[in-house]
Amino acid sequence: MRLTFVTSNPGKVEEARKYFKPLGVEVHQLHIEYPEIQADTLEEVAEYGLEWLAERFEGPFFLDDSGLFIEALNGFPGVYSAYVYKTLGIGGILKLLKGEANRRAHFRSVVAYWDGEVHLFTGKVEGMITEEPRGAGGFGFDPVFMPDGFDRTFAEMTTEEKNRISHRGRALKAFAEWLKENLK
Ligand code: ITT
Repeated sequence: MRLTFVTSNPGKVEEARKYFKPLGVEVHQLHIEYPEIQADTLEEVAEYGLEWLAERFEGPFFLDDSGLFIEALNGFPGVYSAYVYKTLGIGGILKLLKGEANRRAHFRSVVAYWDGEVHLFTGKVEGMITEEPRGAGGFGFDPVFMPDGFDRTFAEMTTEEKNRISHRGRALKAFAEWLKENLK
């Protein structure tokens, strides 16, 4: 089986490929930038993007909308994570948290699949924002995110390790289970 992943982010593609390979599913990247609306939830952003794409491209395909939610910043950057990563970057986030004792944060991912209808799959991982960036793997905010139960950041893990516990890995697991049930 072959799945089309609509994304501009090669890090996401790498994770999806590694996740699906042992299941015998090939992941093909369709690099299209779709509009990301300002909304309160990742689900709304994902669903709007999926419907926008469905009007223009032949399905099935899926996309992933993710965000980093920092407790001390009332959930910021959340749905604005892509914009904040491009503008403030990791350094800007660390600056906002300077002197802050509460470093709790979580990542959420919404995987949205279009096969004529919208199907949403979600995943979440709790953790904390480190004082300094660590590690060279992964992408985005990975060097400053340390999942609960580990003393390494996502950027210090292999893709397989990250996939086992990450927001995206969990959303992809729910997606894979759904595919198994529904594509018999
Ligand atoms: P798309 O084309 O798939 O939309 P994107 O990078 O713009 O790619 P998002 O809209 O989902 O992706 O933005 C989420 C931002 O949060 C993105 O810029 C990343 O820097 C960051 N992010 C998402 N998932 C992450 C992960 O697993 N680890 C670290 N940072 C992540």
